[in-house]
Amino acid sequence: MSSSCHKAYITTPIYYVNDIAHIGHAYTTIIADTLARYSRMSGLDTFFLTGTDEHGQKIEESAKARGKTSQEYADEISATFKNLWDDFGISYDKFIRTTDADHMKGVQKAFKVMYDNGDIYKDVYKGHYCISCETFFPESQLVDGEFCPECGKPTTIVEEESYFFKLSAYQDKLLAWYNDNPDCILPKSKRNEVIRFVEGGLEDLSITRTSFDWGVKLPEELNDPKHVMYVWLDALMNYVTALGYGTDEAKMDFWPARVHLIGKDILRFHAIYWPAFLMSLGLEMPKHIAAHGWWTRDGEKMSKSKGNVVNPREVADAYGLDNFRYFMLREVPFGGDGDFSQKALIDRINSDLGNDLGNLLNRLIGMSGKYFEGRVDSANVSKYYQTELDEVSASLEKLEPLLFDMQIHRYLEELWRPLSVANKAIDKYQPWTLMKEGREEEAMALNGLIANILAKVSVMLYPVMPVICPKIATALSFSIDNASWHSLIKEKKLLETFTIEKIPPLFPRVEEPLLKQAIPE
Ligand code: ME8
Repeated sequence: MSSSCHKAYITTPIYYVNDIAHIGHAYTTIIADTLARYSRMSGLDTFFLTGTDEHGQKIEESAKARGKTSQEYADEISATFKNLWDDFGISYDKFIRTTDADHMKGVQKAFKVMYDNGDIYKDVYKGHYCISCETFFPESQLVDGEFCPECGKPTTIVEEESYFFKLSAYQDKLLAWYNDNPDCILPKSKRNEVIRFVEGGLEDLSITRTSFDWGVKLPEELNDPKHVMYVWLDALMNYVTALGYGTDEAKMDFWPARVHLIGKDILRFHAIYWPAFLMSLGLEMPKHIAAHGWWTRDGEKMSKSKGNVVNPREVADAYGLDNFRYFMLREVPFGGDGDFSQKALIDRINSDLGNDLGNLLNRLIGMSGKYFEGRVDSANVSKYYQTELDEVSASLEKLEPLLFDMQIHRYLEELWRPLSVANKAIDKYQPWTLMKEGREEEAMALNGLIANILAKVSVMLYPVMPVICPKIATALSFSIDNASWHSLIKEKKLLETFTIEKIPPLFPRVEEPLLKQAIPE
C-alpha cells in the first residue's frame, strides 16, 4: 500500500465549522494549493484534500447557542468554507466532511482495529478539558491550576468513563521515527520541540466522551452506545478515510501523504497522536508534516474566538486574488509569524509585481512591437547571451527543492533573480542603441532572451499565481502545462519563434489602502 514516487497526496487541516474562514485558513489552503498545482504541472498523479471538522462539544455548543441542530449548523458553515475555496479556485480533489457517512464508517473501522490489537482499553478519565481547543490537559500544564495553556480560557473538570488509547506504549517508536527521518517535521526547529515533548513522557489518551452526543459512535460490536469518539481521533482519520480507508479503499495507493500542511497550533496532534494511530493501524508514516506560523494582528494570533480576523474574501476582492496569494507566500518565512498589514501588501504589489514583473512584460511588448512587429526569434539568444542564460538556469534549478522543503518565501525570492537578470540586460545592452547601430540580430536575440525569461518565470510562478501567469503565457503565445514545464524548465529549452500579444497592464499601481475598515494599514 505504498505510494509510488509518481503520486503526491497533499492535505490541509479540516477546519472547524464554528465560524467562517479568515486569512489564517486561507494561508494554509493556498500553500497546499500551490504545492498541488506544482505537483500536477510536474507530472505527478496528485490528490489534494481539504474539508471541515464538524463534530465535538465546541460545535454542539455553537449550534445550540444559535438555536440550530448541530447538523444544520455544520451544513451551513461547511458550505461557506467550500464556497470560499471554490471562489478562490482552490484545486482540491476532495472536500471531506467528518459527517460524511463513509468517513464515519472508516473511523469506526479504525477504532475496531486499534481495539482488537490491544491499543484501546476502558477506564475513567478524570481531569481538565478545554472545550475551545478540544484538548485534555494534565494539571501540571494548566495556568494557575485552571486555565488552558493554549488559549487561556478556563478548563472544565471532567470525570467520566472513557476509552483510552495506549499512547504511552508508542513513545519509543515515535522517537525512533523522528530520529530516522530528519525532515519528517518541517521546519526542522519544530521537530526538536516535538522530540523534547515526547521525551518528557506521554500519557495515554482519552479517546471517547459520554457527556454529549455530537460525534461518531463506537463500532456496534462494542455495544457501548453512550460513548462518542474524541473529536481529534475522528478528525485525524480524515486523511485516510478520504482515500477510502475502511470502506472501498479506492484511493489508498495515494497513502502515505507527501505532506500534511498545518498551523503550528495543531502540531502536537499531527506529530504525536497521528503517527501513533497510524502505527497502531499498521499504516505507513506521512513523509512530511509541515507547520507554518500564525498570522497575527497587532502581534496577537488571529482567531475566530478573539474576533480580530481579516476576511480573505475582502482582501482578494480589493487587491486581486493572485496578488494576495503572492503576498502571503512571499512575505513570511514558512514557520514564522506574520502581522497582516495593507501597507506590506501594497508594497509587494507595486514593487515585486508591478515594477519587477509587470514592467518587464510591458518593456518586452514595447520593444518587440516597435522593432519587430511583435515577432520573437530565439535562434541567436545563446550566441549573445549565454552568461544570462546560465544565471537564469542556476536560479531555476534551485526552485523545486525549495518548494518541497517548504521554503516558499525563498522559492519566490530565487524566482525573482531571473527577472532581475532580464531587467539588467535591457539596461545594459539597450535595444534602442543596438537598433540604431544596425545590430539587429543582437537586438532580436535580446528580445528572445527577455521573452524566454518571462516564459520560464511564468511557468514556475504559476502554482502561486494561477490566474495571472496564464495571461502572461497568452501574451507569449504559449500555454502552461506539463509539456511546457518539461521543455522550458527541465530541458532548459527556449520557445523558438513566436509572437507577442499586447495585453493590458497586469498590476495597476495601488496608491492607497483599498480596505477602509478596521484592518491595520
Ligand atoms: O484546528 N494563522 O481547526 P481550526 C495561520 N479542526 N493559520 C491559522 C490561523 C492563524 N492565525 N488560525 C487558523 C482545527 N489557522 C482542527 C483541525 S485537522 C485533522 C483538524 C489555520 O478551524 C492553521 O492551518 O481551528 C491551523 O492549523 C488551522 O487553521 C486550525 O483550524
